[in-house]
Amino acid sequence: MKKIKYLMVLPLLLVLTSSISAEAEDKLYRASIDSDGIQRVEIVGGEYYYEPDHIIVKVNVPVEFIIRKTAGFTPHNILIQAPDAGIDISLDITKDPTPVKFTPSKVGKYPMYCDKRFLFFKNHREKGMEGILEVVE
Ligand SMILES: [Cu+2]
Repeated sequence: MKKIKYLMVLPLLLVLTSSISAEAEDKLYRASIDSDGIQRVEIVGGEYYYEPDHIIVKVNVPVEFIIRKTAGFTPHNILIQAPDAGIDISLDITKDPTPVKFTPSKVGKYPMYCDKRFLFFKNHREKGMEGILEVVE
């Protein structure tokens, strides 16, 4: 009977460990405040990822994202929609680095993602092109 219980727990353990290792693969970036008082973060979007994909910024301090995409013809965008927190980004990204300014006003974790898709295929978010903007004290 004990052995059966163990067998039931095993798949759960496997799921837990695989989600922990996925977490460890986050490309974390903690923004620092430049001498002009702005937190600048360079972001690159490609197939199908953002680099970095976990960005930590301070609340109530202006942020400037400088966003570009990798070479290639696949269109990408970036969406972070949390207007209550002063964040409302919706931008088609190009190879030219484009600045996006905002000041996050509320601590929290906000999803960022690309919702482009080709015909009826999965959208890029479903293919892994997503990340987290984390606003901290
Ligand atoms: Cu995309």
